[in-house]
Amino acid sequence: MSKILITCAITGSIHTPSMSPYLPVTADEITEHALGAAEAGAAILHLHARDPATGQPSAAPEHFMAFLPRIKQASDAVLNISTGGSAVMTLDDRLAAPKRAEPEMCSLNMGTMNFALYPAAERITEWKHDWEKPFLENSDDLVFKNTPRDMTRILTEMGVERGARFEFECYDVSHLYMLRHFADRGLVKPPFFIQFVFGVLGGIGPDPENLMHMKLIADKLFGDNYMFSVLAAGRHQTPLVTMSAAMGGHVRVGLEDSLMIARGQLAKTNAEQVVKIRRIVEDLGREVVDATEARAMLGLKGADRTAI
Ligand code: KMH
Ligand code: ZN
Repeated sequence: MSKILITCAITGSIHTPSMSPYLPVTADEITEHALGAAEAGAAILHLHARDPATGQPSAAPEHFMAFLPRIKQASDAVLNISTGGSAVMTLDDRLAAPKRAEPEMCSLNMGTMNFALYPAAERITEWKHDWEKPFLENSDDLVFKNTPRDMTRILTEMGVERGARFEFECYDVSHLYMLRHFADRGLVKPPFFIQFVFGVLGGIGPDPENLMHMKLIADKLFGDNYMFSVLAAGRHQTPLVTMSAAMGGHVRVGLEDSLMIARGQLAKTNAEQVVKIRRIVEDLGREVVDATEARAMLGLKGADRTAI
């Protein structure tokens, strides 16, 4: 109960440059934000790449490799590469960088779903780049495809063949049952690190009752063989993540999930969010673990066994 993992998700593929001038997009910015977050107490860095010229989410291995070795050289933090990428990317695209980097950890999205970003478009009056408006608006007819075949492929190519372990991203109760299915098939081994995701339009809503229920069902399905962490979108980040810490869960913050540091105030760095949640969880009596302890808790292969 006492030890707590802080994950920081640095940039993601949801927010666009017009939403915040502080969203990191270049390799320099992603490196600087990631190192700041690690310094502030994030044991795990969840990473996506962007095209440095436009800020558009990118699956290109060269965009990832422009920052991954720099972060690894300067920090001991666990590097966790997204296999979700962006819902507009093919699975081949989404897997290209993780297969190249062979990281200790990857995300794995546990179901096909709607991933609706279009309400955010209404709040933007000035667009920095041409791609942003259609990217957000067209999400009203976009499927984030994660079929059992896709998940099997990620588990096999990243887990079985490259020794990565997973951040299982569960956006609904049904996704927990999908994870149980893969555990029953022997494709994944405990301890499972399950990220409960709240507040994505298309996934479960950011209600405290939903967190209670997700934990109840996860307890039933996985017993002592799992750890849960919470991320929540936008203004729901701090309340839901704090609730997780109070319930014995772990926490994820970062500009991927929320651009804010307080009501009406943009976060200038990822580190600010880590500092804030660290203060809260320590006040709750939790002990923030470093990357070495995180590796032991999660059963990771070690930074020296990656291709970064
Ligand atoms: N931004 C989160 C809601 C992934 O990278 O695989 C989802 C996410 C997906 O982190
Ligand atoms: Zn992500």
